[in-house]
Amino acid sequence: VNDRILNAQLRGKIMSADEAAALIPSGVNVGMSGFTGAGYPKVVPAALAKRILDANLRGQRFKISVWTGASTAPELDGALAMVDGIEMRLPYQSDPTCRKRINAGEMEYIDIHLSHVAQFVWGGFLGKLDIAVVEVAGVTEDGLLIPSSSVGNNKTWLDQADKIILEVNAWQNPALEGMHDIYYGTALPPHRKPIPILKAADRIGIPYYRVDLDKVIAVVETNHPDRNTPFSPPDENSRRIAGHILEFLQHEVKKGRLPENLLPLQSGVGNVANAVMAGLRDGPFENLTAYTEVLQDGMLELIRCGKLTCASATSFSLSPDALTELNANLKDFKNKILLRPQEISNHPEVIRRLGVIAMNGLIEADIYGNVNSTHIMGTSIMNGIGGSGDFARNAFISIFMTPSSAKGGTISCIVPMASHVDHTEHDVQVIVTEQGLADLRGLSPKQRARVIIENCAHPNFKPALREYFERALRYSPGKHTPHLLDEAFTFLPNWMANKAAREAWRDDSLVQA
Ligand code: 0RQ
Repeated sequence: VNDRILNAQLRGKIMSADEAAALIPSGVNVGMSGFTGAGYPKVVPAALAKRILDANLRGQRFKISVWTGASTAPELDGALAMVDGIEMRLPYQSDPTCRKRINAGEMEYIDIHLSHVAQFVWGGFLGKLDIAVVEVAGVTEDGLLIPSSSVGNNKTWLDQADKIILEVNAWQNPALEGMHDIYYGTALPPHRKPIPILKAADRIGIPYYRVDLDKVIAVVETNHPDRNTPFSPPDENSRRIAGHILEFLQHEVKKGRLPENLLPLQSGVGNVANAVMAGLRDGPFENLTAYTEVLQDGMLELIRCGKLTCASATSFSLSPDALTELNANLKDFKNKILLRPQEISNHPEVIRRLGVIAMNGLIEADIYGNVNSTHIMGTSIMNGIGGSGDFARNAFISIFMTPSSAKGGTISCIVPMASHVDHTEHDVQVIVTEQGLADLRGLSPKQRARVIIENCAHPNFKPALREYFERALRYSPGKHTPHLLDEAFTFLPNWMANKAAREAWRDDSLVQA
């Protein structure tokens, strides 16, 4: 692997994962690379988990706090959560063991907007960052670091940490060099300057991370693939949701409210998001652009077929097949894709300026348009807000999408009052389910409720929602956002009383470990 580590000083610090993990003591804050299964350290976290397990067996408590870009992989979150080695986790996770521990009250979790993480650290709000563990694709002769398949918060970790452990992964494609745009112009107020991005593809930084070589305490060589999970092909519901969104976008173009090539697209990950991308591939729009957080299979396909001319993101989130395709043709994709730090990919200023069309998933939406993206039954975390808030509030059009019901049709995703709110009624402009689309722009709360119930709710739940709304109109003390507070959550106990729903809950262990 040594041709990946061209700097002599760093070559002198090469050691094994176990030796590197031995340099991480209990009680420290560790900033790790990694964003949706891409670019996370592959071996040091597992070696650390082993060390933690050994300490626990000797009756010693050993925990660290783990800060990342976003979700990682079983080798990081899974391995450390399994041995109960995480005191505090932020800012986004989707690991089943982490989730269980958080919901069982065994692990603290801070769910913050992804664009906020770096400035929280610069500002010292989260405490001192002791150690950074960052995967890179290589080191240049003069000690610049070649980023790997995600950028996330790495620039900040490298700048802020007292000590740095690097994993140099020979599996990462050497052609990644040059694809990144690392911006060093950020500052804390009152010294901030405009972020000079005027188009999605604008480059404003350099393709490398700078690092103080004296802070590097270990360099570990690896040769491990990113672990990303395959997407299931779009199901009927996803195809219908995608169809409604495409029809809406065409309508907006016809009305002259969107240009013919739309505006830069942001799309979350998952089945529905992928179906929308597949729909765009077969749809009428050309010369599309993307200013997004993760680049998923559907977007790669849009680039391949020439419909998407450029994509700015902070990470790849690809299935194994798409990853193989990307790596085989990286040279062709390279001039159309750039990866930025997440404080820039998700920057409110840039998202507002470019006029992004944001498309994200939800867990439940209420009849007034408040959206819950993160909590089950108002108390258990699913994943986290991720970048959805960064995009939703600042987008030109903010779309939220979901099947109208969950858990085999036993739970309505449209409810009287959301049991937790991530995106308020003020940030949600369009809600789409397989039933239809509710365009909430320009509507008052009562008007929104009618449109959401009629267009989006599942027919099995529509009568109950209508009835709730009509009675709320009559008996609510305030008639602006009518609610019956003693009844607003009775949908939940009803689901819980429903045997099928109860069993579905128990199965997925979201309620309690
Ligand atoms: O669980 O598969 O066990 O049945 O939640 O739901 O419908 O498969 O949708 O994968 O798009 O996830 C909001 C969680 C949606 C995701 C959320 C259950 C459902 C299923 C997943 P099962 P679906 P998705 C940029 C944008 C926040 C971060 C974000 C998310 C599981 O989109 O994490 O947007 N968003 N980032 O059954 C009980 C309900 C439910 C429910 C769904 N009402 N009650 N369970 N489920 N609705 C990307 C990044 O930030 C990285």
